[in-house]
Amino acid sequence: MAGSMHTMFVAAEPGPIEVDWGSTALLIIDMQRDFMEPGGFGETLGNDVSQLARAVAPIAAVLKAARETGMLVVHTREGHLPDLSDAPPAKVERGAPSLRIGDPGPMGRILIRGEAGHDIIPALYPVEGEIVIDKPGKGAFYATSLGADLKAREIDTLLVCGVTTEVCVNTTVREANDRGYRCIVLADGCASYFPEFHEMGLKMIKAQGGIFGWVSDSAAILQALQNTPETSNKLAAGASR
Ligand code: C5J
Repeated sequence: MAGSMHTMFVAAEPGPIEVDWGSTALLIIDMQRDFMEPGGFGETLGNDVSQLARAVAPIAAVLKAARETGMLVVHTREGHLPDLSDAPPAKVERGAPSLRIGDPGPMGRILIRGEAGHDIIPALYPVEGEIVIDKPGKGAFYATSLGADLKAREIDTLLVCGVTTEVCVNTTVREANDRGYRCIVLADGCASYFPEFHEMGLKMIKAQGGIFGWVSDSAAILQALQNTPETSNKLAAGASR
């Protein structure tokens, strides 16, 4: 496979990984206003939502390159049906948040599909042709069409980014790993309300020879795309537009 038009080694930990861009998708986890902005689900749980902003620019850079090269892009959104029929009471009733899932908040009902807070932030908004997966859980494979969507497109490698590192990113990577996908997590394209959980969440993925996957970053992905003959032409064409 080495040296073909579509493949390139990506610098990563615990070691470089050879990627065939034709069977790779960019998976962006839960970059929703409910997690990123004041007044949403994340803040009702007592979190400092400004901690997540650092992931936006690296994701935007990789998303732009993915669009220019024609890579499959998948966005996920955590949230529930308006009647809460897909929200386990154990999730809704947990803890002592300032507002519970389904309560009215400044961006609409907290973590409810169709509300303003549930939507993806404008900087990373999906465009036509990209897949948007609505998920009731932390993992993107649980109770969704993601597995079937990836299988139909013969995807075997996922570039994973989004929020939060130790919750929905980690859960999804573990689900994907068990299903046979190779996950490359973008360290600077993920964030947590707790910087120490971000660090440990990444360490857990790449430890033990990459027990759940690989950890790389946006610069390494962009460089590998640039160095792949097939994709570099498309990137150059995108840059000159
Ligand atoms: C959380 C998520 N943190 N998207 N969800 O509840 O990580």
